[in-house]
Amino acid sequence: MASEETQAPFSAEQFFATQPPPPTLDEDVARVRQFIKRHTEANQKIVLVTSGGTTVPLELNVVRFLDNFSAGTRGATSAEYFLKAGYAVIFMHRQFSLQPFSRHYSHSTHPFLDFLDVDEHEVPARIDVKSSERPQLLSVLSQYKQAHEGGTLHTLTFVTVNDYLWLLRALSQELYVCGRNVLFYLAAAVSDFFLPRQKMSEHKIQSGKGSLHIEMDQVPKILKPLVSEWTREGFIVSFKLETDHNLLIPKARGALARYGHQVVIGNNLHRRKFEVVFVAPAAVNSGTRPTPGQEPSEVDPKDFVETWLRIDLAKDPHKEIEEDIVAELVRRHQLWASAA
Ligand code: 9Z3
Repeated sequence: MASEETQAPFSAEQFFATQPPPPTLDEDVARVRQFIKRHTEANQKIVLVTSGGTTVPLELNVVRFLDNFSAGTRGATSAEYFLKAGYAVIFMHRQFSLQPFSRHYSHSTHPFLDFLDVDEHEVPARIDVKSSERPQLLSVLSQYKQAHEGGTLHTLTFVTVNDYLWLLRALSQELYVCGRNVLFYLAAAVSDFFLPRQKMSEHKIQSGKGSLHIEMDQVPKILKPLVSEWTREGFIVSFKLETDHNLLIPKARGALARYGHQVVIGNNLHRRKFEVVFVAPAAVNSGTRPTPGQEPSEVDPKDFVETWLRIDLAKDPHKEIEEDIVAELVRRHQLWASAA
């Protein structure tokens, strides 16, 4: 597997100069441009939500790939709360991962065939929604219709880490015109390693040679150009996923010091449904971004503020932590937008 010490990471420029864009990029961008135009003219705040995990294909004719863990729950759920808060939402998600509204009827947790009743005494047979399912369906359906009829939700998909990086760059460049009215909510689980196209085998890797050794390159640290070039005024929230609890805060502080954005939300894989930590540089409260470029070894804990957010699922099993995450971000984004 990848040897981190021997391989210099690709810079973002090298990445985009050598890796091909997804074939639908131009059409995707043209549609997003219309959406952004409509909502900026209406002076509406926009959020870009990224959601789901990226893949790293191992072959050009893909049979095998590496995947990053994410069902898309965080992103899809948050998108609904952003819509409720009055945002126009660009939902950029991994194909087939959970989506706002339809997530309530996921085939694995709540398959739609299970909430229908059939009356076979009638001809033709009558299909009804079970009465126990009606209140939730009515509520989800009315929010879904409101988003679709109001044109406040725009959805687009990625599969590979390459698609993700190209799309994120293109969308953030389009969102430049929004100034401080845009929030980036980067909840997608993005691979740290990838196989450049030039190193990929064309056909399915054969098993005849025994064990498989693949050397991967490091994915460029995309937050750097995102923060310092593509969107200078946007409010940027990234997520940090760890399984070692002790790394959560140091890693989040390190990312903020290095890239100079506004918030890192740290979450532990096993506690993510009921506990997250907001880590922010103290300076953001004054409406300015901190100077980026510090290495984690230079980080002074006093320069950061941590706020834990917890919910009690034993008391309220239907509560979704995304409701509180989004409420807090809407508040912080408002401060940021009005500090301009
Ligand atoms: C997250 O940490 C998300 O909260 C989860 C959500 C992926 C845990 P689910 O979709 O899970 O609800 O099942 N996303 C960011 C993960 C990530 O790749 N972060 C990078 C890192 O930790 C930085 S961008 O290094």
